[in-house]
Amino acid sequence: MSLALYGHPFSSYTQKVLIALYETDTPFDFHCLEPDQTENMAEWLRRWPLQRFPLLVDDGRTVVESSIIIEHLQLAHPGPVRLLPEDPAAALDVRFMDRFFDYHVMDAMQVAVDAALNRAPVSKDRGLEIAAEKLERAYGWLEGALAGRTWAAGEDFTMADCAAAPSLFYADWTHPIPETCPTLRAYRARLLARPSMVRCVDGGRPFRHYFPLGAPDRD
Ligand SMILES: N[C@@H](CCC(=O)N[C@@H](CS)C(=O)NCC(=O)O)C(=O)O
Repeated sequence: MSLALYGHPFSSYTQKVLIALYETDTPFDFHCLEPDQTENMAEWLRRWPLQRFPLLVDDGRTVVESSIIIEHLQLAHPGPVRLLPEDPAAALDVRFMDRFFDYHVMDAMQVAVDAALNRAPVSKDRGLEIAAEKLERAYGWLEGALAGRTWAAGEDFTMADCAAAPSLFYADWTHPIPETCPTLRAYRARLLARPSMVRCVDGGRPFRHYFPLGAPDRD
């Protein structure tokens, strides 16, 4: 088996896949997409001209989209730890929560990041305002949905938690989870204490100056 992951240690979607690889103890080579790593950059762009990462190469085959990569790992390299339950209805719940974190947390946070990077047709302040509105709605819904659960979809750590960890990590930097959401705050703290996420946070630490809104002095 030869697995190569192209991505960046500070990238939320790269971290989502890294968490899955660490949780399942799957060996892989990491190819960092820093601009000065020209070979890695060229190979990534050759394989995926849409210019998004992470990208997995499995024995020569290109796999993209973080959720698809995690699903692929489960199918092609199953191990004792499952990130998608065997039961189809339970797996659907996991996929729904995974979509929720990507669309309603990661995308919401990205509005502010894109505005700060001048990649959106709104000012930095307006970007932050829009992100805050969207995140407030997402936080409020999650506060109810997570009640009584240890992890996003129940008692087992799944693909949904792989998505939740980096999205809530950066979303809270963008618009802090309010004290009126104690369940969500506790869930984020649980995610940040998980060894797979600790490795990701530490891996991204040297790149915190990349965060265009200014990384807070915590976490
Ligand atoms: N839906 C994609 C999103 C991937 C994505 O947006 N990745 C970011 C890094 S976290 C990226 O490629 N950014 C490059 C850019 O925006 O130019 C996935 O789940 O993999």
